[in-house]
Amino acid sequence: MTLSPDCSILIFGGGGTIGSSTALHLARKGYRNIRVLDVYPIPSAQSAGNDLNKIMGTSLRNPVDKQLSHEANDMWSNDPTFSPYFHRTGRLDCCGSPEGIEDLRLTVEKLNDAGLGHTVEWLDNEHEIVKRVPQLSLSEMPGWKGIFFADGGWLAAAKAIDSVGRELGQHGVKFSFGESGAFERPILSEDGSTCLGAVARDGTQYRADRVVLASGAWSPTLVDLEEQCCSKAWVYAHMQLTPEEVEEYKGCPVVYNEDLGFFFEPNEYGVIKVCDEFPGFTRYKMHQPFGAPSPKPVSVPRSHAKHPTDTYPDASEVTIRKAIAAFLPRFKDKKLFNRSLCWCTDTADANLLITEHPRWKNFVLATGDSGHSFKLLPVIGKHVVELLEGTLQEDMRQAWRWRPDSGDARKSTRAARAKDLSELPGWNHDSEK
Ligand code: FSA
Repeated sequence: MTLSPDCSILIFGGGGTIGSSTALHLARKGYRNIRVLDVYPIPSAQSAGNDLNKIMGTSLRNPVDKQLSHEANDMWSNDPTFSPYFHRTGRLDCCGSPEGIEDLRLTVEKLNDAGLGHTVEWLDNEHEIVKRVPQLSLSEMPGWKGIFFADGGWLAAAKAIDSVGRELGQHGVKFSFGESGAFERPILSEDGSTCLGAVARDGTQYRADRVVLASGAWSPTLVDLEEQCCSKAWVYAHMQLTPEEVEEYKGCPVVYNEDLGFFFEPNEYGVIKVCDEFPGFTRYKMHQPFGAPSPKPVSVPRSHAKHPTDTYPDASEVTIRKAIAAFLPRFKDKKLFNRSLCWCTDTADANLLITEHPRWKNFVLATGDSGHSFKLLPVIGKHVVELLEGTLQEDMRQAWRWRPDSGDARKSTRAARAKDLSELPGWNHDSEK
């Protein structure tokens, strides 16, 4: 059946990045029977996008990423639902290790090949870096090199999803939050070949023409994705600046170092977020997602929204402190708070998984963010809608196809396989498993 504006469409994970964007593009195209479902209201408190800030930048990894970056950049700049949330502070990528410097050079090469070389500035030593970003400290960056992206910056992530939620309300989109918005299983036709709707955790049955599962890191726990997605946690902590310190750091570019991590300028309350960089943490359990014949090891996220006293592993305190010592040495003794895990889901090749389920017609997956998708908030839903309408361009269809044999999602394209939280003490602050 082709899609018409009256078709009913359920979007699970609709309070997060890919789900809310899908609802937005459907609503903007005139679809009138859309229901957004999530465990928490928009912006869902357990979405990776429910965050102070995310990095804004261009990905040139392949033609699809390049096109998406270009489209997203246009909407972050010009669409009133998004533009207030793009903070163009610029972004500095910098590094001191030989491998990191090599990666910076490759980035410049790619930019040159794409005709974008003129948009960045190569910084050949720590003096040039500090001239660009005076908040950094010369003595902590011996031999570092950098690239300055004047067009980059950061996105006020939760606020941007909230803005999408407000627009969805104006379009008359229906919402189900809480247990009645939590995905339990699809309703399948008698022969099991077609999805006719979904059942929520509280037993509510929703009949629908299409079901979209955009549940981010929770997706592989809900339906069997045959190891295509491996959910992993990354970590962050906050620190509080005084008003005088805020004055000095206001407008500071996002500073990213692939060995150490990154930080953002203070928000309106003087809070700086700091992250380390590492291959993520899994949380393997025996678990049986819908469609799997029996329980199997699945990395199951643990929601910070549901477990607000959880922090992060002791090992993360060491690496976050290390990032602070390099980027913000004067704050190395500042108290940290809001230490948290933030869950994303990696595919083996770091491409999204946006495709109809091969066994259940009309059941569509929109997941596999691979830790780099928040910047696509304004635009990714447009392409999910194209998939629903059967007009998705061929290179996207190929990149985002169902591909269980495409490699090891636990390793993905990262420096190493993710460690498991079971080996890492310090993060779990209550007894509930
Ligand atoms: O520009 C970017 O896509 C940064 S993504 C930020 C991050 O924390 C990664 O550093 C991490 O490795 C993971 O992908 C989650 O997102």
